Amino acid sequence: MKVGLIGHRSAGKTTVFNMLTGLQAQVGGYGGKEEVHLGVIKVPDARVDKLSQVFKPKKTTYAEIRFTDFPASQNDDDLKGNSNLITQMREVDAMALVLRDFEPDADPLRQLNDLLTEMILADLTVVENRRTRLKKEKARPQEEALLERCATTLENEESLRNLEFSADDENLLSGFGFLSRKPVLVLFNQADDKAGQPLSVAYQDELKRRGLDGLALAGKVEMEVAQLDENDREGFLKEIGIQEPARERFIRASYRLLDLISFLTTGEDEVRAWTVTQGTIARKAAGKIHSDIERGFIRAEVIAYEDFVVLGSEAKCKEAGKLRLEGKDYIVQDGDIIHFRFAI
Ligand SMILES: Nc1nc2c(ncn2[C@@H]2O[C@H](COP(=O)(O)OP(=O)(O)OP(=O)(O)O)[C@@H](O)[C@H]2O)c(=O)[nH]1
Ligand SMILES: [Mg+2]
Repeated sequence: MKVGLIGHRSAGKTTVFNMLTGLQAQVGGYGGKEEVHLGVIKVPDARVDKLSQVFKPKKTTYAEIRFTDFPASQNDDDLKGNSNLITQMREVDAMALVLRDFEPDADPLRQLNDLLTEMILADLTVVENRRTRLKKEKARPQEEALLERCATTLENEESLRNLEFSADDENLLSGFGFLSRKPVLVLFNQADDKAGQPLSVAYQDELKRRGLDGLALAGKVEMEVAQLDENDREGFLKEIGIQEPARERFIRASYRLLDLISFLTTGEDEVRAWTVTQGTIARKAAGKIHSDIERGFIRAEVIAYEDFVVLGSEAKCKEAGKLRLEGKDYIVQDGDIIHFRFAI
């Protein structure tokens, strides 16, 4: 999964990036260097830990989230001014909007409105360009009608996220990478003395009104926590009154937001978590591992993680009738331990 960190200049994007990844990218501005930071984190998963203890594999692989820390665009608060950045933003699965909220007069809700509006305008430009081209071709009435509907919404300064689309329309839209359709997690980057506090009611109300999900975090101190030695972390968190690091809350919120679940594969070589969206069928899930397994899919042998933990081994699960044989259309569940059978 790819997540982009987006926000105004000095909102704390790089600080949050460091907090999430434990890396030490330079905060306090690029000094003219408009570069993108990339980082990867492993998604902590107690199930993977447990299975790894049981199977003692050569390799243990957690699910991953890839972060891109975008620079603020050249024209300061204006996304439209930087088409290269927008092209990269179209490639992320979800966006974390970082709002500066560590000063009394920061006005994060205005920043939120600005960012959403900028994305709407960027999408409107794409829609209008495409419509102009289609008008000349006069060959794709369905796409024309669809884009007209999108244009109307965008012109009203509303995000495409708020619209429902048929499966056909989804197909037509998928290539555009519209920013205002991407799932958004709003991060209120607050001052150190607010560490550990929940989102204020006013912010919650505003997010609800917009149909968005959000978190409050104290980016700067949480960044310092993330950069600490693992052994020192827990004590420090207690000291400043943080029950759960924002990183963990962020990961959970992202999974919820994107409707993600993990299935697991086990063996002597590797124990691994794989991330798919809720509702993914077994054959598609197999394709996550390798396209050959998807193509040559025969069946999936499935044990629920909970059963495995209780019974302790695959053999015991089989004996107890807890190993299920599932076909290609089986809908994969969170925590399924799967062996795919395939032929090529
Ligand atoms: N007090 C406080 N300061 C913060 C916090 N987050 C960021 N800062 C400070 O704000 C400044 C900008 O932080 P960055 O993380 O570099 O912000 P950015 O959004 O990456 O900035 P650009 O990449 O230049 O757009 C730095 O001096 C940070 O130390 C915070 O939560 N609390
Ligand atoms: Mg930065």
